[in-house]
Formats: sequence, C-alpha cells, structure tokens
Amino acid sequence: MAGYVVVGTQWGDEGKGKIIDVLAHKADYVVRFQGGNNAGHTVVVNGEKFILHLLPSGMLHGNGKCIIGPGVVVDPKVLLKEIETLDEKGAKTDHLFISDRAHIIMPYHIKLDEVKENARGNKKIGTTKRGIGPCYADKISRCGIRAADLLDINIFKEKLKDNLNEKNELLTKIYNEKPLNFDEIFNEYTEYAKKLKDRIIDSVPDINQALKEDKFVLFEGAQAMMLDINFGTYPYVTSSSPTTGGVTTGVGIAPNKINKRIGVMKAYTTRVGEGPFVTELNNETGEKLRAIGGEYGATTGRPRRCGWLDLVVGKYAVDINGLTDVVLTKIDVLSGFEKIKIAIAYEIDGERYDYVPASIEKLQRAIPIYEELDGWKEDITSIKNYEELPENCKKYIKRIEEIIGCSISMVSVGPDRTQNIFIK
Ligand code: 2SA
Ligand code: GDP
Ligand code: MG
Repeated sequence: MAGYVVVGTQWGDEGKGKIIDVLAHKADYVVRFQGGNNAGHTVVVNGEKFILHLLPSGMLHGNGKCIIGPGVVVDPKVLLKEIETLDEKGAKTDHLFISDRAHIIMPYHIKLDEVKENARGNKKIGTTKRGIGPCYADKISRCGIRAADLLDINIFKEKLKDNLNEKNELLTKIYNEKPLNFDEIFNEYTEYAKKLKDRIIDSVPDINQALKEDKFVLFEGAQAMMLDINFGTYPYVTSSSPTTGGVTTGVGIAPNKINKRIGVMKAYTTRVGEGPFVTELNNETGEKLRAIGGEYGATTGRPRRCGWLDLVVGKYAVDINGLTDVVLTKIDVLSGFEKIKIAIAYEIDGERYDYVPASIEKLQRAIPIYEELDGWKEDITSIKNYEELPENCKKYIKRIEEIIGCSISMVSVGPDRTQNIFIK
C-alpha cells in the first residue's frame, strides 16, 4: 500500500475532499501537509454534507489516524469548533492529532491579511482572509509560533510578546489600526492550548515508521497546483506548496515514499479569487457552469469564476506533480452542453505556447486555442460502469487522457461517496 497523495491540478475545488474520503476507508493515516482553514473540502455521506477546513477529509471514516502535519498552519479556534461540530454529530474525533511543528495562526495574522488585502486596492489577491499568508510569512521569517510552543506557557508568553510588539507597530503606524491586546490573546490561546495539548504530537517518527511497515498513508493536498507559491500564477497564489513536492517538506518523509500521485481534475475549470484564468467564460455558459456545478466557495461562499477545461494547465500538473493517475470529477455537470471545449494551447502575442509561462502579464494576454467536442444529453449521475457512459462522454475522457499523457483511473459523477466509476 504505502504512500498515496491526492492533489488538486487546477485552482482548487476539484473535489479533493470527496476523493480523499473515498480512498480513506482503507487508510491507516490521513495527513494534511500544507495550507490551513482556507481550504473547504466537501464530503457527502448519505445525503449529509460536511465541509472540512482543517480536519483531514478522512475524519469521517474513523479508522486510521488523522494528522494535521508540520507544513500546515493551524487556527486553534477554528480547529476546536470543527472538532465540536463533529462531536455534536456523534462522529469520532479522538483519532485526530496535530504536529508539534505546525505553525499557529494568531489574531494579528488574520487582521494583517485583511488590512493588507484592503490596502492592495485593485491589486488585491482575493485571499480567504484567514491569516494564511501572514502566518507563513512569519514561519519563513523565523519568528512564528508553533504548536509545540503552546505546550510551554513561558515560551509562548515570550514569543507572543515579541511578535505582538512588532505587529502592533505595523498595524498602528502603517495601517492606522488599533493595537491588539496582549492579555486577551494570551488568555484566549492558553485556553486553546489546554484543550489541544493531548492531540499535539511529533508526527515525524510515527508516519515514517508507518511507511516502513508498508501501512497505507494518504496525504491530503489543499488548494492546487496553479495556487502553488512556486509554480502557480504568482502573486495570485496561496503561500504554500500544494503540489506533490510539498508532501516531503510538509510531512517530513522522503520522495520515494510516495508511490501513487493522484491528481484531481474537474471536467471544466473554476477559480475563486483574483488572477489570470485563460479559459474563463464571462458569459451565459460560465453562469450555466456555476449554477449547475454549484460553484461557490466552500469556506467564504464567494462565487467561483468558471470556464472550459484548460489542458495546458493539465499537462503542467502532470509534469509538476509526476502524476500516476488522474481522477476526473464533476463530469456530470457537463451533461446537456451541446458542445464542449478543451484548451490545448495558448496564443500569446501571435506565438503558440504549449506550456504555462511564468509571466502573469503574458498569461493575462493569452488566448486559448480550443478543440471542440460534441456533448451528450443523458443524466450520468447513477452510472457505475464506464461502458454505460454515453459515447461522447467516453470520447471526452479519452481525449483528455491523450492530451495530458496520464491515465484517468476514476470518474466522479456526483458529490456522494458512492457516485464513482472506476476504470481498469
Ligand atoms: P489564501 O487565503 O492566502 O490562501 O488565498 C490566496 C489564494 O488562494 C486561493 N484559495 C483557494 N482557492 C480555491 N479554494 C479554496 N478554498 C475555499 C473553497 C475557498 C473559498 O473550498 O472554496 O471558500 O473562497 C482556496 N483557499 C485559498 C484564494 O482564493 C486566493 O486566490
Ligand atoms: P475541494 O476543495 O477540492 O475538496 O472541493 P470543494 O469541496 O471545495 O468543491 C467541490 C464541490 O463539488 C463540492 O460541493 C462537492 O460536494 C462537489 N462534488 C465533488 N465531486 C462531484 C461530482 O463528481 N459531481 C458533482 N456534481 N459535484 C461534485
Ligand atoms: Mg474547496
């Protein structure tokens, strides 16, 4: 079995939560390796919808251990609320643990995320305002507060003092905001520490030992490749590495331990937040995709921008992540579209591009070069066998495989755990 990773291949919201839930019933471990509660991962079980932000999407199976890994940024308030919600529903939560190396999101991170976004005006990134960027910035600046620090009140006090002095300077002098109060934050976070202390562990030896014993460890990506800090549409990205490379640094395991690298690809494209989006449809077709696909942010409720499938991005995702498999989701949403388009290349300033350029200014000028396929009308949401899919739907799947050079091993035809077609 060993290590499997599930990552997003586009701009997020491909349905990773659902796919992780499907795979998690056999998992010994489900581990988040980056991001924080900016994520919104939806799992539908027997018609009941759960949106998980920090909790790994394997939580609802209650079998394996669920770990919030070293590369994640943790807002303890949100985490405790999520645990409480599952407790109230009678779901198991004692299999959840947090790495002592994970960084803690503090109130000043959330405030700074908000004021920095507001100050950017029309250059805003469109963040989720959950404090993700400022928390990762502190981590890289080597002044962050980690989960381990919450376990020692004196260390926590000192680190909070140093940080708050600096952040209050910034908030008051640069952004004309009120300073944040030390005692309030200190008291609030010491309460969180009491509630979380038994869940804070050193996950590194635990996960490495599990991999040596050939246990099934599932690594859960949040956001997606085009939001990667290195390979996405910088600066319109998140502040972590949601690609398979992020697993090694975000968990503390070696690359040879990741045997299967599964990319989740939505049958069309969405993006929430600002930044270039070559196949975006600012028309009725885009609105139709949003309405049928229910494309609204699972964390913020923001309407997602919609467009056709972009396989320049698809090919890039296969390369960057070394994908062994692709899971194609939400293909049911395309039923009833007479024609379906796939972008196979871009034209930028009269030149053909088969790869995503680094320059977002170039990407903003890119015109998609499309291939057009015939659609299908049938409702496919209860189909379980590949052979039963309409011919044009199968042609669409095959054409995607040909263009990206990676096999599609599963097709998702609805939000429920059971709405899947496995392809041999
Ligand atoms: P941040 O908050 O600093 O990570 O924002 C930076 C960019 O990353 C995008 N981002 C996301 N994109 C898609 N889905 C995400 N999760 C939620 C969802 C989003 C929501 O599941 O729908 O509810 O709005 C997510 N998280 C971060 C973000 O839009 C910025 O473009
Ligand atoms: P994630 O962030 O990648 O986990 O995706 P989100 O949960 O943010 O968004 C995916 C949305 O599509 C959720 O509302 C899911 O319940 C839903 N979904 C997932 N797979 C399918 C599918 O195959 N078909 C349809 N119609 N909806 C799906
Ligand atoms: Mg999401």
